[in-house]
Amino acid sequence: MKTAYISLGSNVGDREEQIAAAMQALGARGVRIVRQSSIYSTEPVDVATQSWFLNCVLEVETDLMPRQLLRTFQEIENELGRKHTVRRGPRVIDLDILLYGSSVIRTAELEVPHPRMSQRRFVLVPLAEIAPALRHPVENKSVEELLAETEDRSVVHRCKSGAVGESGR
Ligand code: PH2
Ligand code: MG
Ligand code: MG
Repeated sequence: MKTAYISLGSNVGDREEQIAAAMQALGARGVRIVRQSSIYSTEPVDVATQSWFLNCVLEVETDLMPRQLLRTFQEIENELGRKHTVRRGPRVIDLDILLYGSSVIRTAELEVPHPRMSQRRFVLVPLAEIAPALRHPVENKSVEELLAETEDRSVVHRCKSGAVGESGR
């Protein structure tokens, strides 16, 4: 069993429902959810002219190897109706591996730790909620330190349970 941290995001359709459906699908495929952050309403980064996201982070345990985990994520994304159109643009659901144990993987198809996680408050804020002392195996800093040092200034609001408005706009 390995511990991994994964990021979920959605900015099209019923975002909360799709995140819930993705979590169910993970459980059904041998990815056990150990901890789950709150859901956050987040300002879009990279492609700024798209709707706000809901994002959260999960700590999971799994026997799947990183590439199998990636395949599983792609299956779930397809099942939930994701269409690959604009790179880093709008999506029904996006599942990304942030960290997989302390593994460092740099291949064309998969990069772990996620190459942009330290520049994304929508990842670091929920990750700091569930694992502040977790260390990044390449940067050798804790999540808390990465969050304190990131240059990203995008807005990330914790949603009250169930209430998923976009009060930051
Ligand atoms: N995902 C992206 C690009 N931009 N912005 C936010 N707020 N949340 C995301 O999940 C996100 C994004 C590409 O994966
Ligand atoms: Mg992503
Ligand atoms: Mg992705």
